[in-house]
Order: sequence, then structure tokens, then C-alpha cells
Amino acid sequence: MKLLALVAAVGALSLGGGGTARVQVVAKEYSLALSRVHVRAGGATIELANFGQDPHDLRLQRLGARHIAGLGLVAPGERAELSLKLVPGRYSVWCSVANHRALGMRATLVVTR
Ligand SMILES: [Cu+2]
Repeated sequence: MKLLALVAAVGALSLGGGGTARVQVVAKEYSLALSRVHVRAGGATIELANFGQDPHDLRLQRLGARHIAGLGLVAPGERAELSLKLVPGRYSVWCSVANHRALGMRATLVVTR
């Protein structure tokens, strides 16, 4: 368990209790870096870690779906977590603050069966 906690802390994959996938998203001006871009369908925890100097948020939308999941503003140096169930598909991940998405704060997450 200690090892799993350590792995999660550095943002890599951990399959902790219940097989929940973890994805860490590091936000900076102006990029989003995902610790992994492929996860299995099912429960997932997405952590937004703001390593930048401005507040950032997170939006997640499966291509073809209407629903947008997300986290509110996270202050510089802070983190927040979102737990959700992911069905297979391609997901757009972005920051919705001002024009941050256009500036590069966007990524793709692929969820497989
Ligand atoms: Cu942003």
C-alpha cells in the first residue's frame, strides 16, 4: 500500500482499492500534461495539480457526448480531485479559464474497454 501511495504521488498509474485508475493532470501556463493518456473504462480519479502561477480549472468531455464533467478553479500550488466513471471513448480535457484552451491547455484521454 505504501508503494501504491508513492506511485500515485508521482502521478503515475496506481490500481488502488477497487481498481480505480488515477490520472494526474499537471496544469501550467499554458499546458496540460496527463500522467497517462490511456485508461481502462470504469472508476477513475482525476487529479488536477496546478503547478502554474494562475488559477486553472479542468473540463472533461467524451467526444459525442453532451455532458461535461469538471473541477472548479484550483489556485496555484493547489490540487483537487474528481472521481467519476469513464465509459470507453476519446475524451477532451481542457482548462476553461479565459482563452487557456486555445493557448494550449488541452489534451486527449483515451478510455478503452
Ligand atoms: Cu487555465
